[in-house]
Amino acid sequence: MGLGLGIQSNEQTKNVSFFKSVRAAVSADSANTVKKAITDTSDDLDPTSNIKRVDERTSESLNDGGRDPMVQMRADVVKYWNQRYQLFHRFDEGIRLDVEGWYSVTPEKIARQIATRFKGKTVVADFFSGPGGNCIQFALNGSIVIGIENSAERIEMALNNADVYGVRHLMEFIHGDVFEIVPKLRKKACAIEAVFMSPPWGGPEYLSQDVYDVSRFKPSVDCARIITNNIAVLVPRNVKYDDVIRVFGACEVEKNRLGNKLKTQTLYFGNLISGAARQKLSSKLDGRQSSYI
Ligand code: MGP
Repeated sequence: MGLGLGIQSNEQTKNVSFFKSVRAAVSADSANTVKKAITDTSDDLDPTSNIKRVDERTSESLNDGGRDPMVQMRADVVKYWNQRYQLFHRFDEGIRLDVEGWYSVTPEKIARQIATRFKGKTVVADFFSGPGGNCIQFALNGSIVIGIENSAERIEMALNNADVYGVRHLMEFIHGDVFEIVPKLRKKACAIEAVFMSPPWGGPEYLSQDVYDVSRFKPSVDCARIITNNIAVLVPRNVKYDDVIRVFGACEVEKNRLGNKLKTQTLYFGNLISGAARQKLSSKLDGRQSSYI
């Protein structure tokens, strides 16, 4: 069961006591709603189980034309299934996703790029951590990760997926609503040095608007600021730079591309801002930065 299994090394033992302190930092009155959602998923590591999950939730299903008899899924998920190795290069080793996970997980190279900004941060929180794509990269980058996620199912998936990448022991998940939990995490007890978030964008329909309203993410960013000013936010590619500056003030905007395709953008605040962008910001030049993957 989760952290209770196979904990042997000193490092892992230290992690367990750290995670205990995280849970202790969440006030007792929320014990019923904020529960540790570590679940043994070892009997569910069939590489096709994620596909079956999608199928189970499907009302309008689409046969994939015989490419794989196991695969029946919604038309809107097929696009992401075709990108599965961009999402997780170890997809075939047992990665699990639900419908929301399919369309919202950060592609692996982008998640890895973002994680490099967190280098040296011992403890990182991932708000709306979903099926764990970003958590995995933070852990591979050397951080301990606290995920906050309101779906127990997706926490199970994240643990399973972290197992695939061999970093499950570096993670703890708190099951519940970010806006209820974060104020209860005492800054000192948790020692969270930076926060990442990929908040809900309203699903794939986000592209139906020419310009996405970035102010929608302000409550989440304000919530993260209870803990730290070192924050990164994954936002849609149709968010406009001028709106970002108007809503959030000075920050760095990184364009995340896969090949030539702009996929997402990441806003960086606090000491996650790169040296080059910081110089531009402090000399009152345009703080716009791009980085290409
Ligand atoms: P996309 O724009 O839906 O796909 O998502 P794609 O393949 O670029 O679309 P195309 O039609 O232009 O070919 C691109 C990436 O944005 C996804 O891989 C996710 O990382 C992220 N993303 C997409 N959606 C719909 C969401 C969302 O609702 N929430 C979050 N947090 N991320 C999302």
